Amino acid sequence: MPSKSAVVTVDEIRKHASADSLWLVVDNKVWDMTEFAPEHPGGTSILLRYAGKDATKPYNEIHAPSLISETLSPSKLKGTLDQSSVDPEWTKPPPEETKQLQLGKKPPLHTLLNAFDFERVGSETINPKAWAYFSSAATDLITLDANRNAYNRIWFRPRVFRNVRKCDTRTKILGCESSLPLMISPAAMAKVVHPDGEKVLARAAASQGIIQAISTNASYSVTDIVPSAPAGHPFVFQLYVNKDRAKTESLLRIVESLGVKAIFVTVDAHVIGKREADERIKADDSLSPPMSGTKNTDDKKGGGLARTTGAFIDESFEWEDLAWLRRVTKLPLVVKGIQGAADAKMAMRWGVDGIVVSNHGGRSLDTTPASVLVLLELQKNCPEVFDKMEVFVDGGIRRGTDILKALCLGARAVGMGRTFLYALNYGQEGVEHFVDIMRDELETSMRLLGITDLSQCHPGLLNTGDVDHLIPSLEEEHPYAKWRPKAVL
Ligand code: 173
Repeated sequence: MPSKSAVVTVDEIRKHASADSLWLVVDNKVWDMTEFAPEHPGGTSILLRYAGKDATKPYNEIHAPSLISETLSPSKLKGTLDQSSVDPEWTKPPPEETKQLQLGKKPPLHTLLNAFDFERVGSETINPKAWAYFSSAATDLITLDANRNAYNRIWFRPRVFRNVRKCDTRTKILGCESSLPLMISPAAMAKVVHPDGEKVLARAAASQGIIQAISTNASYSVTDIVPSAPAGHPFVFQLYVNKDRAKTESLLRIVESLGVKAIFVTVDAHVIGKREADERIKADDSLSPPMSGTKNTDDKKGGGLARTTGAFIDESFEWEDLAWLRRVTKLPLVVKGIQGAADAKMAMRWGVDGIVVSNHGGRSLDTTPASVLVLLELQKNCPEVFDKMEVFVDGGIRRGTDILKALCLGARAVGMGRTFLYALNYGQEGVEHFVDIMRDELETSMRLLGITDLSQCHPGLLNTGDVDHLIPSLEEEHPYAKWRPKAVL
């Protein structure tokens, strides 16, 4: 064994290039860092990168020369580098850490602390076509960004000196218990992120006590997804109405027979938005859409997954068709995709059970308003809708503070879509970890705001002054509008 007076050869040093035995050379001294590595304030991975090598340059860029000998006990000094043993191969710096993580090489789950971390890892490790499909949004991404940014322009008005030892995040969504005011928004094709796709989301939702909205375009059939969770766990079903209405009717029979609790009929993506990042990448065979009855055509417009698979959606579906939908299902109906007060009032008049204020995550019509601003529009123009229907909101939510703001503006619960897909990249454990993060962020925010129960949320806990001037006052229909409802309600 080399001792501190020993001269240590490169061949010996090379043998200690792992976490089990980790030696580094700094200023010609050979140090055993094995025990110290887990405590290194800059992390273990940088030490591992230089394990068995000369780390003088990166060490000196950051640390004072004396630090190492002050920090490590003298017993960790293995000796002095034998200069005569140095070979060109050994002096080569370790390969540059590539910006792009290798596909499939994900950092440990516990190192991910927030929704943005899941997004970043997703961007580096999810199959590029799948990433393009999920992350993309319509044209110039104005609404995508606005959804997010609007939350940052709304401020809290915290109350202090309150007993916030206990905090309860539970709520009821359409009569179903939910441990959080957070739903998994419906998304197509989850299988392109994880082989078990929506089935994994279902298991995680059940173990976390939250509700998953299953998409008409899910990669697995609803008959496979629902039984993935323990019997009785509530689900809702997102419906795209088929041009062939008989197909929708039989689908609804199946959905009802599975005990699904509500139908979220989507009205903002009957025509698929122009999502250029998705169009630019051609789907390879491994990613041909998993939904039955669809085929992946790369036409001259590009390879956008939803556009090439969404041709079945009925663009002629209109308000009056809600009467048909009411006839063919007795389940509670929620209209998903409301983008203004006038349509929120229409939905209320049609007597639906709820609405989702949504612009499809910025994926449909670009430059539609940020969804949280639409909540504000509803508060200003038709606050009665919050009493008559359950109002949900999605788009741009990344933080517990965002959830809390949406709830203060009257939302019963929020939906998150993309981040759940990015969490699915880590399987069930990833999704559960992500829900834990959101729960923790929400609880912390509630307590710091001075509330302990979601029923204590109200608009007075917010200052919306930065955005109030953006909110329109609406008459029912603009006098110039040619469209009039066929049926007067
Ligand atoms: O947002 C979407 O991608 C979407 O809703 C959709 C629509 C049709 C087919 C697949 C996905």
